[in-house]
Amino acid sequence: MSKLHIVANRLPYSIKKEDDEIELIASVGGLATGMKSVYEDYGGKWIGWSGLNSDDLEEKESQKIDSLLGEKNCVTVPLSENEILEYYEGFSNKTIWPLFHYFTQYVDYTPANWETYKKVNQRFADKVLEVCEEGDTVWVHDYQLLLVPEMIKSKKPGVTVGFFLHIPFPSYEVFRILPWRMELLKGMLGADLLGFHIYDYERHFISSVRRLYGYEINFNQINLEDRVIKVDAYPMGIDYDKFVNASTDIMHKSIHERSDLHKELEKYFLMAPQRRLVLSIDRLDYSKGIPQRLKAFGNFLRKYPEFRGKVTMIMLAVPSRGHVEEYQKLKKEVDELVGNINGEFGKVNWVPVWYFYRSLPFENLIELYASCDVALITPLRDGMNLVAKEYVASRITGTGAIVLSEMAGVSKEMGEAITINPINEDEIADALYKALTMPVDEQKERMQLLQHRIQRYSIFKWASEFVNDLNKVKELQQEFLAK
Ligand code: GDG
Repeated sequence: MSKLHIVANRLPYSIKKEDDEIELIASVGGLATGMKSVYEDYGGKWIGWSGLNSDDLEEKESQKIDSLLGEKNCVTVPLSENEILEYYEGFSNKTIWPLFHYFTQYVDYTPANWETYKKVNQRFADKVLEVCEEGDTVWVHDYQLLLVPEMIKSKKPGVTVGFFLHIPFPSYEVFRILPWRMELLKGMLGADLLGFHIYDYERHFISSVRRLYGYEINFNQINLEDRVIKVDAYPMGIDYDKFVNASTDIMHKSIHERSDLHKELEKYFLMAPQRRLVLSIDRLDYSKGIPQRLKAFGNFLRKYPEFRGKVTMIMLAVPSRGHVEEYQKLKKEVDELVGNINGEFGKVNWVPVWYFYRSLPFENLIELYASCDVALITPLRDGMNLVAKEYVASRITGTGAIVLSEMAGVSKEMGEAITINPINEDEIADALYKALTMPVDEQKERMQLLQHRIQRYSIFKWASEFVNDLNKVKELQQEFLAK
């Protein structure tokens, strides 16, 4: 039977290394959850990086890690310190990430980073070629590995290759800025099926292919001389039931069983019954529009003074890419803005912004989703944004409202949210007012529609639909070859 293998920058396990003890910790992230259902069913391997610097590992340790991961059907791609710097922090996170999120002013064009990106992509492809046979299927993920599809296809044309991009694909006018635009597109075009979160990214990609390569394109099919490539939109979903169940469990916990955070949240509401909580959760990333959101919240408190003392914003900013200069600057800016708002509006018994700069355990995340009246999700650009879907799934009472950026891929599926332009701080302030004063019946009506939609297109549906389409493309290729 032909197999299906997954290739992603990271493996679905992280490694805990203490003295001589090495432990694997399974990732609970969305991708790991969705892919688990796919690659295990198809008896394939997951090829990726362990997250460790190979320069720091003794040979015996590397062997032990490889063998533990091997037992989980994972194949490690080792990365040295310099490769982490140039391939991962460099070309992936300082070149592609800002460019694809329209932050052209942050793009770094260091040629050495590009050289290492190519070298590391080749190493990933070589590992894939070692484990897969002609007739197998390979599903490659995300912007760190844009060259891998072609590197596989050129060596083993009988392997069916799928590629999914988790971030936006920018418009041609932005993509063309990149000196290595031709090579990146060529790399992606090694795939037989290319998936994007939404139709806009698909359209941008097709437009770049048409303008830079001049290939013939019929709707979502790119016709090459020897094969065809399909391009389509697959909006990634979540493990909906996991959030419903976790939220239900939390609701049923007795006072003694509740976490400290949960008790604090309840205390906050007890202090004054009309109090409200607004939730903000992201990785601390400039694409997420965190400073703009804070300024908009300050604006809201200025414009609607009746809410002072009654609304608190809980802001969870998860540390991310701290070695990259732009992220360090962002951290400073956010710290200052939180301080300014709390300084300007805070009272002895009321803090306007509760700020957590850390990652919280899953249980706390659910408590936040379940307790907050409004989710304020205002990225400047976001491929999808799963937080919005997780909030919807966790609202088992059926209440709650979402203020959502029109720049997030998820906004295409959430017509019932209050959509805003994330640069427009005044519009966000008014949207927040609307969300906080929305009648309960209207909240429930909107939430019910959202819940049905998000439940239907879960992470499992997303993964199986992509794999089904990959299988269809495989048949199409065979017909094409037989002609
Ligand atoms: C990329 C694209 C696209 C957050 N804080 C904590 C925590 N989280 C979890 C959330 C959610 C995930 O992290 C964040 O997912 P997003 O989709 O919002 O954002 P990115 O990390 O930027 O992901 C994005 C995604 O890929 C999938 O394709 O949607 O557009 O940028 O699942 O729950 N989890 C825990 N503690 C936290 O403090 N446990």
